[in-house]
Amino acid sequence: MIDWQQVNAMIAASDRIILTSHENPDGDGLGSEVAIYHHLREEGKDCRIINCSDLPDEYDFLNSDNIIEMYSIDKHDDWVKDCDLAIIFDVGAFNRIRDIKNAIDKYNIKTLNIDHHPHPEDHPFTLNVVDVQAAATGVMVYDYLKEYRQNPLTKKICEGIYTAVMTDTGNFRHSNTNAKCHEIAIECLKKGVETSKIYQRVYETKPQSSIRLLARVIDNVTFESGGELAWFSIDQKMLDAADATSKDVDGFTDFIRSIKGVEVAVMIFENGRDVCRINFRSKGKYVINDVAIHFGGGGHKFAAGAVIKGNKESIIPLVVSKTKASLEKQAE
Ligand SMILES: [Mn+2]
Repeated sequence: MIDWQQVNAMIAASDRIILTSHENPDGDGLGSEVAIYHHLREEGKDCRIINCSDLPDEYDFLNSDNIIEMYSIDKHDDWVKDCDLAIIFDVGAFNRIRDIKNAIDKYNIKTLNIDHHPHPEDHPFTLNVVDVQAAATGVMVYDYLKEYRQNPLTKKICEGIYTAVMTDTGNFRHSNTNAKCHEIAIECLKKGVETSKIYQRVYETKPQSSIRLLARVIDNVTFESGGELAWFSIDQKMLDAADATSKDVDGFTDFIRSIKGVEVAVMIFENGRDVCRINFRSKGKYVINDVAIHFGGGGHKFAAGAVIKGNKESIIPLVVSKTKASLEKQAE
């Protein structure tokens, strides 16, 4: 159980607060920011949501009030320099807020990390609040608001929280889904959140380029370890052939994991010159973040990732053999 008292004291003592999340933000980071934003504004705080990446199209429903901004020194430093506090959501690793970390360091802004990714003890945050049991950072935001917010949750706050929980549980399908996720969903429904609309906005707006790319991926899946491991790779040539971009690969690893008999899916994505992004997804029989950590990455037990230097020809054998070895060891 998290003691939210310290968090509340830190927020109460701050007047100007920047809210941020990791690069290429997802529904959890964005929904958490939006929920806290509406709460803090009601409390009279001078707060802004400023991220280091642009808002993905599928989340623009969270931005009907134009509250989500993308960081630029020219546009923001005048305001940022007098911030008392930066609240960082769902970050995984501090450097994933990119340039905003430089601003935080430069202006000596206190940091409050709210996250469900594991963070080592020697973390750099002023206050580190981590609950690895939480299905989403949005669940932690919910816990805080339930304990310290005077008024009932508003529809806008609930839209943020619902988006966070829905996306981090893969729409209440993944193994992290628990009773609490559904209890939160009930409360959000009662507050008027249009859950089917949010589902459609997030999951049923795939560009055609993404589907063209997926067709090529499906053609090239390799099954190993008796079919329990399925891996695939993507490179620039495949992107070009599908007229796709790196954003179009979102969700591919989850999709390949959905194949019967597959326990672990791995994507090796040669994203630029000599850099591969690796995604690991497990159905729950095998832990896969140890492999991600081995390659300098991290994440949750059943959903993890890493970025490795090298081209895909050199990376594939390393990643595949390490994953196979890990599966074998766990099967013993
Ligand atoms: Mn998350």
